[in-house]
Amino acid sequence: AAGPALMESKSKEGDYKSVRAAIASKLETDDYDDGSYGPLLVRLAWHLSGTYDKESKTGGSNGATMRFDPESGHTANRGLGVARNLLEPIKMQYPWITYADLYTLAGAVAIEEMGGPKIPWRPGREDKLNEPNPCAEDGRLPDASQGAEHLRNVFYRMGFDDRGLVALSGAHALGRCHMERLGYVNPWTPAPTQMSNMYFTELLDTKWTQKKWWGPKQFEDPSKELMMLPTDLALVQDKKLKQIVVEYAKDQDKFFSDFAEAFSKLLELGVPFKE
Ligand code: CCH
Repeated sequence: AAGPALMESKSKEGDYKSVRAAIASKLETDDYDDGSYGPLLVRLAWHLSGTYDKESKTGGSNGATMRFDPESGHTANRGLGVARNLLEPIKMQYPWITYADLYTLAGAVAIEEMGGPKIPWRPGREDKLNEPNPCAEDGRLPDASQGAEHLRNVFYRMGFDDRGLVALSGAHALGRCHMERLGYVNPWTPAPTQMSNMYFTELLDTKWTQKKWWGPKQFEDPSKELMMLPTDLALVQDKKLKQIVVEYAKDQDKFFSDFAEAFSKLLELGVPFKE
């Protein structure tokens, strides 16, 4: 028979505080990258949500369609199986939470736990079944080899403006690129498990040169330890976007409040909340 400890661990439906604590307890690790799964969980929440198209009202976090083929196998989503597997025991422990709510909440909790702003988050996402296949077509997430026009096309399609585009891009303060996933290497900042405005200060203050190698076009700093993607440098090559980069580089509080608003909105795109 189940002992008292197991009985106690059964949570009440709607107890999101316990789910938050369970997510937070998974972040620190010796097994992944820079000692935290946080950046990977932020990327999971972003890729779950960033497929949204405001015209057709398709894509987005509702449905958690990334669990299914073909979306699970889309090139842009390489490596995110690790994040979904990490969260699976939490889904087992709290079966009343939907995958779509769990994956988005994990991104919000990760930002908060890594020293970022409080991310307004509410439940209400449903999980779709795989019949008929609910996934949006491949190619909706941004392509790192492109420039400002492509970024605007993608972020405007979701319903963001230039400020939302630049604010969200600041998440690249976190985490790193993995050669075995998309061919790129290295982190953007020297503190990849700490949310900060350092992505913007690095963009402006560092001399970025094209890396000479056989891999895809990327840029490196003089130490060769940090990197920028072509899409990252597009933010300082475009005059209007650069103004916003400068603003966030000077004012981390302003970045944090704009990021919290934009990330919260991202996680809610296309979600049919019952008022
Ligand atoms: Fe990103 N991102 N991202 N990104 N991203 C990658 C990793 C992270 C682009 C490309 C890449 C956002 C926007 C963009 C994170 C959050 C956000 C990687 C490396 C590429 C390539 C993947 C790998 O190798 O593991 C492009 C292009 C765009 C254009 O807009 C936005 C927006 C967000 C969140 C709000 C995070 C976090 C990571 C690190 C993941 C990790 O495992 O460390």
